Amino acid sequence: MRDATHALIVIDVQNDFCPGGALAVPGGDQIVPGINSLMEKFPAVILTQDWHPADHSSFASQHPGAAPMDMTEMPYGPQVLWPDHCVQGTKGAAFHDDLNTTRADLILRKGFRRKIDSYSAFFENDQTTPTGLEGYLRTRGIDHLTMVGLATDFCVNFSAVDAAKLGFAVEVRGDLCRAIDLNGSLAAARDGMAAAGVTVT
Ligand code: VGL
Ligand code: ZN
Repeated sequence: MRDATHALIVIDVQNDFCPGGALAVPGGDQIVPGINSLMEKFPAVILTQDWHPADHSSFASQHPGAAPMDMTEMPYGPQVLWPDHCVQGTKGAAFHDDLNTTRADLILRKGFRRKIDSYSAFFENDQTTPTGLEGYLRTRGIDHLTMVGLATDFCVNFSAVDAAKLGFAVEVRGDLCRAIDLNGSLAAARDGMAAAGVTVT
């Protein structure tokens, strides 16, 4: 067991990101048993859950003429347009059936504001609206984070880089993540995490 300054952050292990889901990440379900085992080594376990309203602005369906994986400009910058996914209250937004959710101390939902996407568990995509996770961790005295989950190049990447910028020591377990890999996004994410001081193992 790690000491009380360590937390495991499990990012978005939800049905829509697993094979058969609306935004399936190849092999997304393969990481579930390893994540469940790793939970036993951490005194704190936090799960994040992508949780969008049905008319979320990151959905291509909300932009006439757009197709999933197109890019658009939002007031806060460039944004990938996704297939409809992780709609609040749907089976797709639920955690993978085999994920040990019982062990979670906190389930943090993100992406619930229609006009802003939120890849990171710390800040929405405007990079200023906080989710509150930083305060939760700091008030528990946690300053070491291990991150696993989906997808390596989006929500894991943004969460890990933000955490490192906030001063947390961050390790990403690459073997317990899977990537979307859109136009070189995985290589860019690996470079960005390394540059931010994240340890990717
Ligand atoms: C994610 C795209 C859109 C993720 C969430 O969990 O990586 N990616 N929403
Ligand atoms: Zn999303």
